[in-house]
Amino acid sequence: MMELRRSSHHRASPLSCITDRPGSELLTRNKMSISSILSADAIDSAIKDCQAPESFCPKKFFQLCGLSKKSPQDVKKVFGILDHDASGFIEEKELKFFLQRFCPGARVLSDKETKNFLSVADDDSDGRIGAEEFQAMVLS
Ligand SMILES: [Ca+2]
Ligand SMILES: [Ca+2]
Repeated sequence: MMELRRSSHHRASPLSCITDRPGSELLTRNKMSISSILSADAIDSAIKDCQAPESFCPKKFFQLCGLSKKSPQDVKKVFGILDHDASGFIEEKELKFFLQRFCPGARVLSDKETKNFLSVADDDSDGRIGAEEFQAMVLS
């Protein structure tokens, strides 16, 4: 009768594999989605416009999707969605998946497009886009 169960050490919840993932907290916190700010039609036409490889133009995209007409608060919300790891900046790795934040089926940006995007927005040349830089680019 040595069947001593070490129940006190059995604390691992069945959900630990999910909650361990960095960013899962972010997903619950960021319930806001881009489609609640911009119309589906506008997103659609913006994505369609840059479907061809190397045709992405940030300014045109923000105009077509309607973001350039939104309030600074809405633009900030979109920034928060694009800053997927909540670092306070949109880094190159996040920029690459920029279109997919608007539409999961969209393509990724090429390195060239990502670099161009960055050079348009990155006023202080630190290699990433801050909230103010984003706002300035979108609303300019
Ligand atoms: Ca980030
Ligand atoms: Ca910057």
